[in-house]
Amino acid sequence: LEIFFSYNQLKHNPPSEFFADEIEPYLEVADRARLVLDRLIHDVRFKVSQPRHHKDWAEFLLKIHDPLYLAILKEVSESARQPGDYYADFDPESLERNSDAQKIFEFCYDTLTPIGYGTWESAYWSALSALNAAELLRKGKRRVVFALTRPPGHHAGQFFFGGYCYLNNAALAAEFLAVSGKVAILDFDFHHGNGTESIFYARRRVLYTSIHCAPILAYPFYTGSADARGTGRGTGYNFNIPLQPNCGEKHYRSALHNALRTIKEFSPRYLVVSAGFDIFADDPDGSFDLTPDFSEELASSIASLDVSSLIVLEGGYNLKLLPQLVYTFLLTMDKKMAGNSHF
Ligand code: SP5
Ligand code: ZN
Repeated sequence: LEIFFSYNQLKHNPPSEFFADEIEPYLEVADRARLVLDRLIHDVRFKVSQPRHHKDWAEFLLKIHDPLYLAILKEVSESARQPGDYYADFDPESLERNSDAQKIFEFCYDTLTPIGYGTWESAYWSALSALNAAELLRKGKRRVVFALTRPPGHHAGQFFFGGYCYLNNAALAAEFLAVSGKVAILDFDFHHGNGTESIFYARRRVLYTSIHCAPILAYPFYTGSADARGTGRGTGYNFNIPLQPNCGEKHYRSALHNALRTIKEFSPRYLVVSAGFDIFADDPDGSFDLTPDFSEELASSIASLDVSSLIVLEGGYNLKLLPQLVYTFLLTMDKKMAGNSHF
């Protein structure tokens, strides 16, 4: 199974985030990617590829994100010269050091998502990992590809960022794949993918389905309700399944089957999975009650769709559990897809 990942993705490493009146250590750490990679490369069934950059990719970002947003993100990020140097709107001192940095926060809707040393580079290479993986999938020689996307992406929209996300990796990949046929996105992160939803809300070629913790009770708090079904030509092509904060396997399974049934009816050429492993018990940023074993069932159910799939990483913050959850999920997907008829 091919994995796309660049070491440039490790550079971004803010010290802290601000939530409910407290400054806390940043959860979306570079070690997430390091530990996952470590778990995967010790198995000969995985092969790590470096994403390649070419100028078409840089332009491709503009299909999803506003040019001014991209330019300011790059500029402010690159104005930070050393590791540990981050700007955040909850940290007035950081903005005194560089008053120009303030302008990026007009695009930010929370206090979780600092900008600084390595932010642009890491976000850019994370997006390229997703795009290179999508390219390989579109060539048709693979049925499953994994993009080890860190920083994650599903909270980033055309004009906004937040929730540890800067560039929407899954949306970029879906946009790329949609050139060849209909694309379904299955977002199983604990948090609703407000960025991805907003990007495809008025479009019918890309179906967005999400299973997440009910928005009145969980971040991002303002999107994710079941009534949000899309708009204009996209009406009926957005499907949210909000769940209770302490949801266990029984309820999760029935939500999953609903989402998969909707995807099947849509009959996509490709599936993009926004894989957030913060749905498992003991995640510091989630509260569902799913055992680690459920990672296998989840993958197996998704693979039963028998649609060529790109897996992109979103959340998952328990560093002790994350590597094994990802490993089990990917191996199960790969085995099951190989067992399906075509190959
Ligand atoms: C991609 C993704 O999963 N983003 C999630 C961002 C939401 N984080 C909410 C932050 C909640 C505060 N942190 C809780 C830590 C408890 N010590
Ligand atoms: Zn999440």
